[in-house]
Amino acid sequence: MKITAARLIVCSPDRNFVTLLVETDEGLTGLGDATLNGRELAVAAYLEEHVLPCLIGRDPSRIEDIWQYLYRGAYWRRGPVTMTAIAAVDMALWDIKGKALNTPVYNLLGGASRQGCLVYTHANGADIAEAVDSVQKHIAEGYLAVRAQAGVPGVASSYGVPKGGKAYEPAERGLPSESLWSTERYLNFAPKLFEQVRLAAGEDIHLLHDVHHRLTPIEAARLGKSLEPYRLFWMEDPTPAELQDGFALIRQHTTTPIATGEVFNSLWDCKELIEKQLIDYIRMTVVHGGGITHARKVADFAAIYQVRTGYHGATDLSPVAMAAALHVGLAIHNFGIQEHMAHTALTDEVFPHAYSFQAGYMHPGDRPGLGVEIDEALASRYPYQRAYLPVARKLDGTLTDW
Ligand code: CS2
Ligand code: MG
Repeated sequence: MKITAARLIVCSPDRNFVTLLVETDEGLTGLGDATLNGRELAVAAYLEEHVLPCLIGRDPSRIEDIWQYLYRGAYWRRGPVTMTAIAAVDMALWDIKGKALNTPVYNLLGGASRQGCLVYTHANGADIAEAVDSVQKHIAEGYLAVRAQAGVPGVASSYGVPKGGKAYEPAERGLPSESLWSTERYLNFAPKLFEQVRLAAGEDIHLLHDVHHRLTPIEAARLGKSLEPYRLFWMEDPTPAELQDGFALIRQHTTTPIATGEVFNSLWDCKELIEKQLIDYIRMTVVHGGGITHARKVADFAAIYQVRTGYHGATDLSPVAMAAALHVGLAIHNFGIQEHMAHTALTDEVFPHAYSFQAGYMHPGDRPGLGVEIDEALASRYPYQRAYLPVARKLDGTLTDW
């Protein structure tokens, strides 16, 4: 089999997505997600100008060789743009391989290790009462794990809280908006939120919380300690992770489990975190971390240290990436949990897919390959629109981590 064409479909059905379509001389096609929120066209140009011309004529079954060709062969390694581009190609090749062998991708990764992937969804509210209602609503929908975020009193536009009753979607069309942040107010507020949420959710529901990289290690240690009575499944991104050693300080003080890695793009971003057992869940996902091929290697490395996966699954990951994450999650032994922030009905219509949710778990479905298609005619009605994630400032105007 030979690759005969490879092209991008850039569309915005409620939000931007960059999708790679690889075609072969045997009529089989593969899809890959190449969406990097707020920097979409950088990946599109990297693929279009530098990667896709090198794919034509190659044998799509040689996934590992093509991965190494794009990683080592570029000389310039790692980084979100490069690794998202490689991921898109890698996903499309696994999709083709599954179709060629008439089997779902999870079967190529060793077969199912479980009946379904436990998922968590997002609950949020402008205040504690609204957040508690939202948690209860998601439990009623069948979720067994829920992430809770609420507006912090005295902090306008807190992370994770939607504006004007809409579903939470951080990327906004136009130029970046600015939000405010106060660590002091947040640290005083978070235990009050989880006291109420745990009370309402009962003992058995898994509760999660995203700190979104906003604390120093010692502040994160205080947060983890103050949340211990509410038995979180994890606190996510407690501190920016460039300084991997910083997590040792958090670990000395708290037993609240830690998840990090949604902004990572290779094993080298989390090698120490995993080796030194400084985290419990690795969130680097298939689309930003070099595809299924690299995700599998990272998961196997993490397994040695009893670190489990908890892949990023926000709406900026397209249904193609969601499917890829579910295939990996179903197959590996050290799967932990998968984030599921449901796409809009329009996004789902543009990307018809085989994966499904039932009673707290998701399954990638049994269609050959990844089990996702794209309706190109519908996608073409929603052209790309520039959008950005917000930036954050402290109350005195200092720029901080959003
Ligand atoms: C988040 C995301 O889902 C998460 O855990 O941290 O909302 C994140 O902010 C976006 O995916 C950024 O693109
Ligand atoms: Mg997060």
